[in-house]
Amino acid sequence: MALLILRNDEKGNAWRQELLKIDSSLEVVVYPEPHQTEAIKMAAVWKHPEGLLHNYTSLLGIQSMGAGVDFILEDPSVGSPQNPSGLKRPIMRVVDEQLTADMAEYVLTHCLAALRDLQHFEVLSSDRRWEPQNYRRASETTVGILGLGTLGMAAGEALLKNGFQVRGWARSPRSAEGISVFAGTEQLSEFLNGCQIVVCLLPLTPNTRGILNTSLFKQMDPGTFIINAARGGHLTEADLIPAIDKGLLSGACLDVFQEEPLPGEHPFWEHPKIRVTPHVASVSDPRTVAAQIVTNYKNLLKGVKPENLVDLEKGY
Ligand code: NDP
Ligand code: OXD
Repeated sequence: MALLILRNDEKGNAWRQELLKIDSSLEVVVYPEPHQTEAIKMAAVWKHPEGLLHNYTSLLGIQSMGAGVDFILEDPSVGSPQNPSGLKRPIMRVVDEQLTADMAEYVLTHCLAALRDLQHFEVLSSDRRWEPQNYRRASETTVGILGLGTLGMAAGEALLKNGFQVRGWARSPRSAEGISVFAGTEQLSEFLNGCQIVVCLLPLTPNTRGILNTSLFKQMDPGTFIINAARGGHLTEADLIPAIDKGLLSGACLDVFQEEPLPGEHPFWEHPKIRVTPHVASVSDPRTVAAQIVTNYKNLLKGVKPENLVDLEKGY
């Protein structure tokens, strides 16, 4: 009986160490170490190679090692309503206080940077140009958050504490103290109208793929700044530079891309109004996340419902 770690990077051993600190009796295999596929009861995965999981027919569940599960549901070997022939198993995701706090900090940092036009001053200062300009205050700025879930709510609360006006957009209506909430596609235009900054913290699903596109930019107030810290698939990349160059948008801060690492020749690197960060908005830390993975593994073995289960119908 073993737990398999299946990742696209070199962090597998560090994760194993943290899992073993929680329970040293666990058998943890880091792919591609030799192992019996039928012994694997749970796979903890991060951007794993597609098509492998259906070899693991004894799996009781699949644990994402991050908050997002899009890469799991896109794997043809994993079953979902869109892919009924794949291996259908419970899928769990990470919900972690540190991950949430880190994302809130990233969003706040880049909203403040956008207010103070830091990117513009960095460009000017590299040319030694002293060109003061007016600035906007947080209290005069409305930030709209697409996706008012775990991360979106925390980002909204951090922005509120720092004096911003905050709106959120979700699938279902709700009330949130200090935040105006809009729900569903029918309220999307109303949500966008009056925002100076729009932050994407949606999960990537068939309904949200490509949502940051020319048609959405046209519904925003001219000169809106966008921050995408969710997934590269949310942005229709070809639409961004024309929207900035035409003044529909004042700029963008992007943490995630269709192709990661962002290829060296990609035009986003060079654009003076686009800030690129390398998928670092918020990174799962094994020291805080390992415990929930061990709990989920043990729950699956006992036949108990695991934590942070993904709704396969909704895709997040
Ligand atoms: P949650 O599932 O907690 O929240 C998702 C939110 O999006 C919910 O409010 C949900 O609405 C809303 N939503 C989903 N689909 C739609 C839709 N079609 N229309 C309107 N609203 C919709 O996710 P998290 O907050 O934990 O994470 C969000 C994403 O952030 C992850 O999926 C991941 O891709 C990304 N991420 C990026 C990181 C980075 O470093 N760049 C780090 C961590 C996560 P409702 O509440 O009504 O269900
Ligand atoms: C996540 C991420 O989904 O790091 O957790 O992107």
